[in-house]
Amino acid sequence: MATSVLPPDFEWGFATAAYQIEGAVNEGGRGKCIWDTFCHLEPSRTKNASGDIACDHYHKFEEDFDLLSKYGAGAYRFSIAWSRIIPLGGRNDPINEEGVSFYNQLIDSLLRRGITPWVTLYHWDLPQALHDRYGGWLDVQEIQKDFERYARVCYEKFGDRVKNWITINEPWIQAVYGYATGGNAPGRSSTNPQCTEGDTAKEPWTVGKALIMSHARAVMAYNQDFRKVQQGAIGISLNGDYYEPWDAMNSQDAEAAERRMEFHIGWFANPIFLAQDYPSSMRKQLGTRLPEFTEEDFAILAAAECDFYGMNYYTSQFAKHIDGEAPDTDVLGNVEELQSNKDGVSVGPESGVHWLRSCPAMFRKHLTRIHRLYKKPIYITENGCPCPGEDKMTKSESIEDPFRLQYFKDHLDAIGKSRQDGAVISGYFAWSLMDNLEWSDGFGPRFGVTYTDYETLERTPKKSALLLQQLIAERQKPV
Ligand code: LGS
Repeated sequence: MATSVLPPDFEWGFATAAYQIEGAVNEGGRGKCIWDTFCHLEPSRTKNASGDIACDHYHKFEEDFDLLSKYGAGAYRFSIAWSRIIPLGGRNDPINEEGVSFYNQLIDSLLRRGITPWVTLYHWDLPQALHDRYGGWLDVQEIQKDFERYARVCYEKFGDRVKNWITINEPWIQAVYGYATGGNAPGRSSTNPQCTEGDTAKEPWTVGKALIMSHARAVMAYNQDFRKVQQGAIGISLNGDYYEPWDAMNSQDAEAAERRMEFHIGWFANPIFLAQDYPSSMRKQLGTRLPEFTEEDFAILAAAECDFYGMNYYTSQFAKHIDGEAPDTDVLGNVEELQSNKDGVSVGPESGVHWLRSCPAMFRKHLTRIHRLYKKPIYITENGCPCPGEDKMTKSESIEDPFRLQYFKDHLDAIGKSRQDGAVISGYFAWSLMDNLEWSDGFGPRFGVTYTDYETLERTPKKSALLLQQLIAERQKPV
């Protein structure tokens, strides 16, 4: 029987996140989030940029959804700003109906266009009030109760129409960039000279547990009280990044590559998808700095079975073993990361940001590994890149984006091959619908399939936006 590399019901579309596009930070009763504070405290840390206006999506969402229709998208992934729904964040704090009504409008507008909403509950914008009240993600017990209540409010208000939920986006980045390197909000670190607060040896691991348990509480609530009536699906989006040994013949490097992925992915995926403890390599290196799961925690993890594995994938690297004991501030598993291997072979061509090289062959291996370990249907919830030099281009140069188009093609081919290897991959979201605030990198890197003019806020489709539909359709034809 002739088969296609992608199934006919393959879900595909574009992704965004609230703080990166919405703007209107002081409108509609929204409370402050940790990124508002981070961007304004020391503006040079975000290249003098902030989400105050961003793409002004708050006022322009109809126009943005016209683009989605024009691009033929079947689905759209966006995040809800917690502090628009509950400005002070906590379980006893009031709900802001204006915020609820804003997201109702988004959801209804998508559905009118036949576009399926995929909603992320948390994309790094913690209500500032919770950070001030008890340290936010640093208080494992308090935050999970507040996150559960916020999730419940979202299911109650939107779950009649939203059938696809992502609890948390990339907990690794929240824990490590927020509390180890200090490069993201709330900017805590004891190794970064720009930070005056933080304990890199401990905080990322505490925050990691808080994120895992908050996710689990939100899924358990869905499973127990909403699933039957709402009949939706729920999962989490974890960081991608695959590692191969720097020296393929060296068993220590092979172990380093595996360990690096355990510190990056297994840290979250083992408790979340297997209801198991952290990988043993983490316990070995971190000892008592890595918090334990109690019996009660394991019961919650077991009751929090999710439906899919959300994978954000951008790039891969080589891992080189480091001799000797890791310093207390190490978060990578005592591994050196390199973009070329021992023989000088690069992981792939460089995009518009130094850390991102296109390496679809390693993506294929990554998909196959994740399928083998966690056995859930995989949705690629982010994948994309800026083109080389795009940050310096004019609009007319930027909208010709052959590098991005090739990147999409190659990564869709890798998905097809990994499906043939046996992995179940059910959807793909390109990052991002439009150029937007790239967090601490400001407005420099342009990941969008739509060019955003930050002066006029005019949007202009890039070529890859218009061709993605075709790329998917070609792979859905029986061969
Ligand atoms: O815009 C973000 C994209 C772009 O690149 C999105 O909000 C995130 O969910 C996601 O993290 N995104 C992303 N990730 C790659 C992070 C790798 C950083 C490596 C830096 C090495 C120096």
